[in-house]
Amino acid sequence: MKTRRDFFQALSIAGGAVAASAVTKSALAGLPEPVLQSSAETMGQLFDESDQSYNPVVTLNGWTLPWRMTDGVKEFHLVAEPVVRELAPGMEANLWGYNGQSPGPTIEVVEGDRVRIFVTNKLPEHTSIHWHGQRLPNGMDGVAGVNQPAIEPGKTFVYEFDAKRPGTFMYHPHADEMTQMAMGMMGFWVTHPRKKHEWIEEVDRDYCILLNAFDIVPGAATPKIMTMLDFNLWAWNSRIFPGISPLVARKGDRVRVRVGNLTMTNHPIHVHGIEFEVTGTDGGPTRPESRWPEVTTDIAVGQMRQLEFIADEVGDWAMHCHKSHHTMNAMGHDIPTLIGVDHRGITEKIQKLVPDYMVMGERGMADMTEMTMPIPENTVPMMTGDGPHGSVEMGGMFTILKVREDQKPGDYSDPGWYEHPNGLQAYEYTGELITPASQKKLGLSLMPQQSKHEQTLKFSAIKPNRKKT
Ligand SMILES: [Cu+2]
Repeated sequence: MKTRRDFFQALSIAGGAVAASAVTKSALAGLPEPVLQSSAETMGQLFDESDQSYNPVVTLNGWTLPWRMTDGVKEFHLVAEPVVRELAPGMEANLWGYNGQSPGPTIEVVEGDRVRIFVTNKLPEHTSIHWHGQRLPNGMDGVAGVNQPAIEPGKTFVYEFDAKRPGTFMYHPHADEMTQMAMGMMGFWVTHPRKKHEWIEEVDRDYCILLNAFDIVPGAATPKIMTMLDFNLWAWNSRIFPGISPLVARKGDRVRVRVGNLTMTNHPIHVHGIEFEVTGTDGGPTRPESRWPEVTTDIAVGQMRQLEFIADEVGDWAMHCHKSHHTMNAMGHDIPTLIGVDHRGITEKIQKLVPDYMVMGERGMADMTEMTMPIPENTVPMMTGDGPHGSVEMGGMFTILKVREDQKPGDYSDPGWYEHPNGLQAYEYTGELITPASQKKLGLSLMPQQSKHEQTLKFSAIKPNRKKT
């Protein structure tokens, strides 16, 4: 279990330097010491010892930003800066983010809190922060040029407002957005209700996932910023499978998953094994009579959704974006379809010139897992991940919801793989096989069948610049 103490130890902070009552040199100077994080581990909950009214959130592969209390105001310090983020073991990316990470740390407050955020710009260009979804004074909304001048490199701006409504929010730059969001500048914000809210349930586990995307050429480390739609790395909290932590729950837990989308396309998020309801959107909690059960919900660009369910089925349940290209990594793009193409003889000839040459896709793309071909440095295979029964053949926006009878409350550690009770797992049929009558005829299948008969293919051709013959 991650405690507040573990958290600060994980951050390598001298004891109490950022605790609520701490007074440091920089505090006396007026600016809270920035707290930095370099690990891509899931950092667990950040408890507020003075406020037990809420159960803190957990940001997958992320962390919650500690604050300082100054005259009743919660003070945070965000530092916009270049960072190196491990997207998955074996791949690091040169991104821009906040306080050592992309995405930036989650800001977690309570309805009615007075919040003051210092934003220091250590980027090579100007920036600003927009507090996506918040009710606030117009001058705090962060649109550079409209609500404020941009924050020039080396400058610090101060945003201050009341966290007026409970809900799920995001933050991101509103200055050179195309570049700065393509580089990973974004973060999560959660405002808990001050007291019991009739439309907001108390939950046992509360997860935050920010959907983001990058376009990084295999072998490179810096995203292409001009890409509009054809991204090749689909990430949750700037992590790609198999680098995304599992969501864990104890059987019977009420689980909330807050998802925000700052990619350039929509993502139908699908959870196996349970049905959930969307209990909140960008605009706040939904009315209970407006909810319906789903197993997939589409999250459009700029939207936030809160998925809630009772984790009442034990097991390892896949949870992923249902666009199948979003559950694979960069190597899979720009490859022609070769299913059914006969390469016999070609491979050996090419391998005399290019020893590592492999035919890809002749039988499908499952050969594209890590064991079969060399890949460039700093690249994760297109489809990968070792499960207890073989390769998972996934990438990108994929993780696992692990529900266990004995997962301790507050324990977010990975319980390992689920062991299926006897008789409750799919198994191989070993009886006699029969060939369906329809497959005995020729010509019904796209793929040529193993057959003694030669097939004659008829086609007509149109020659360029000639009339049809
Ligand atoms: Cu998707």
